Amino acid sequence: MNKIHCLDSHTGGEPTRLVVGGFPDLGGLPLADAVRCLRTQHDHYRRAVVCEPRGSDVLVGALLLAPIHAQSLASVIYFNNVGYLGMCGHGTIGLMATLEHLGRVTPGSYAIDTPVGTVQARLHGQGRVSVENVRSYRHLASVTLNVDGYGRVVGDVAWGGNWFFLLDAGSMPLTLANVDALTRFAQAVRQALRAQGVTGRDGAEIDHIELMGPAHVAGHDGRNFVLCPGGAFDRSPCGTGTSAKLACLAADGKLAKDATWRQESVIGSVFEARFRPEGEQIIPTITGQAFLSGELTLLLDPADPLCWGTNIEPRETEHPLSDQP
Ligand code: PYC
Repeated sequence: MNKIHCLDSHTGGEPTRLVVGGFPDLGGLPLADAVRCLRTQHDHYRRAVVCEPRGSDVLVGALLLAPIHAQSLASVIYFNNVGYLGMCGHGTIGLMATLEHLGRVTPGSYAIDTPVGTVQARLHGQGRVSVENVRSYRHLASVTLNVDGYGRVVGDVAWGGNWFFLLDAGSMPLTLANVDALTRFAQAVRQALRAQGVTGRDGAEIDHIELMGPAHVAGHDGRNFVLCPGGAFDRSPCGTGTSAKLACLAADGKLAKDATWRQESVIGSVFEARFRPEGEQIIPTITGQAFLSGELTLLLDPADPLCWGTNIEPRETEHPLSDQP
């Protein structure tokens, strides 16, 4: 029986399952090639880890690999119920908290290689981590979409390690009681992006939708609802989504460099964020805390007809990870 060794954590309620052993050897391939190899040859391992019956639509997997760059601590490939992510902010906080739990790191700053670039993760201790993300930028401003059943909406396209369409939630409350309606709306927005051919750079699929509204707590700056590629919503404020938001705020001159932006998620968890300019783009830093929730060995029984995950159709189909600047 094959075994996959994992550690579970959550960052602001959003779970990360870090795979530390039991995956096929990817032979130190460059990360874009490693993702391609996983997708084309070993995708059943992704499904076994994050899909039912062992996982759920909400779970983000993180495959821990040897570093690509000599000065880095490790590499990581993030994945979910429908495919592979470019970067993951809550996941990188979870990764560092898990390595701290394992005694592999002490407070300090570490480079982590991801398929879309190297990020810098500063462990403060007790699972609190600041992630200096990849360069982020607004790609398109004030895009008008006709959304089936909802009418005209206007939003921005931005890169924060994944592609986001960001728009105001308007009169829709960003509350847990309203997540079904928010999900339906965000899915309709994503369909409209596809139907109207609105993409990220080089035709990249915009697979995350971020609805923005006012914060619920005094001293915080905004609240969001983020629809992830596989149909679940992010329980955390979404590190890459917060990076995309900062890129839009910076482009509009609405947030000064090094000023703190406190971003609430739809469940009320909070990331602190700030940026420094890098030419026309920004380098965002996202701070949050992760907690360990499990040390587990997944059993892959060849006699189990659902060994590699159930064949429940994902709610949205995956589109290939594009090569990013
Ligand atoms: O925190 O960047 C993030 C993220 C992406 C998808 C889910 N969480």
